[in-house]
Amino acid sequence: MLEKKTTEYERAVLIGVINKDQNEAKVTEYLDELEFLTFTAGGEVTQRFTQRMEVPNPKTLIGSGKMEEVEQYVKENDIGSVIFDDELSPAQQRNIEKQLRCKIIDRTSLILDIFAQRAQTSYARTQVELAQYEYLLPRLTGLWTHLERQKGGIGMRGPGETEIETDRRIVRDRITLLKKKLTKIDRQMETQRGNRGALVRVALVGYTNVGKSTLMNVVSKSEVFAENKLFATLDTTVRKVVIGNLPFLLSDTVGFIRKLPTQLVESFKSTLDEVREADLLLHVVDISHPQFEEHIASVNKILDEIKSADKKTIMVFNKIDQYKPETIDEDDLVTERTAAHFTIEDWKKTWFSKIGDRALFISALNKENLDEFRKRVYDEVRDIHVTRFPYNNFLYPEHLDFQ
Ligand SMILES: Nc1nc2c(ncn2[C@@H]2O[C@H](COP(=O)(O)OP(=O)(O)OP(=O)(O)O)[C@@H](O)[C@H]2O)c(=O)[nH]1
Ligand SMILES: [Mg+2]
Repeated sequence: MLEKKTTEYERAVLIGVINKDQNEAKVTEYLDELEFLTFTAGGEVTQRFTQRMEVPNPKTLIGSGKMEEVEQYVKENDIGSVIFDDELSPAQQRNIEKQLRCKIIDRTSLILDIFAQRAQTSYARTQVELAQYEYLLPRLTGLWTHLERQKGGIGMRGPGETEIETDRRIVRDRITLLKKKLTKIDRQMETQRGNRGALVRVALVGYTNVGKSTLMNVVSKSEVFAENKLFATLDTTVRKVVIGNLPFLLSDTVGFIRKLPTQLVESFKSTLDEVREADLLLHVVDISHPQFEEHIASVNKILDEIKSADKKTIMVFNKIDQYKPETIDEDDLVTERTAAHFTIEDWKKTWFSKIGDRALFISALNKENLDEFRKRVYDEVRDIHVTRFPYNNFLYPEHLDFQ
């Protein structure tokens, strides 16, 4: 998966904690994702450390013995960043930094970093900057203690405190300014959305890297940036699409991820409005990913947070070309058959019985089953159209050529 290894990549180690909420297998999955995030941010993971512990160490999250092990490794292997899957408190971050003497990053700050790197437009940059300052503000206290120790405490407390207060004020002022700027842009965007007229609005949603932009491109013949890294898309693209003479708007937006930092959900309000105001959601899923069911749950959680969980939704299971079930030997009577052994046909049965024809199985890359996709979307959009304009005389074609 992480094929590229060049010297420009910063060397990093990952740290995960095994406890009653997350067993070893889960932590491995989480660290796989964290490694992909690290790769997206420009890092190369050279080692993973995990520790089994029921109660996290309040000082350094992991235990002191494990910390020494990591310290040794960091020293000997020219490590630039130590990345934790779990969120660190400001104090933990400070303590760990002091001991390891390299950059200490948690999942939230890693995601924020990728967003910052990826933001193309001034609008996306403003949203990310706001989220970063919101993340930084409670952590400024930590910097102060750090400063105090460096400067030797006595006599420095006054100026130190002033310094941190000044820093805080600067950050708060910046937050206020960014919020104002965003409110202004939000209003402009709202007007823009209002000007789009009464067309039915369809939004692509889903976990990051599932193929939303690829699908957008094949359906609308546009060229939205798609690549095999996380968060390729940050801005929303809206395209007018016509299927069987019926025009509607299709939007492609930022992908979701497990534990998407709340600061980001809040500051990406306007980007997510596109989802909130959509008439129909196309929830795209990468069925070839071993954790796709968890991805669905994470996406549904975020949809719930932005009050869009009850929207009309079609589940679009993508990447069927890449799906490979685990196989069991006929003679193997021990291995239990699990969801990992399901064929695409099994998955179809499961989902059709759950949500009927609101489930679709496609490959956006190989253009498999796209006719069926177009037909389903057409039917849904037409239904919405008919309800909205009961008296219009639009002629819905009986027989469609979806090519
Ligand atoms: N094998 C296979 N790969 C696909 C398919 N659809 C998309 N991909 C690949 O999956 C990767 C991610 O695709 P994108 O379209 O960028 O995914 P996205 O959901 O827009 O991702 P973000 O914008 O990062 O949230 C790219 O490398 C695509 O080429 C598919 O049907 N089959
Ligand atoms: Mg995309």
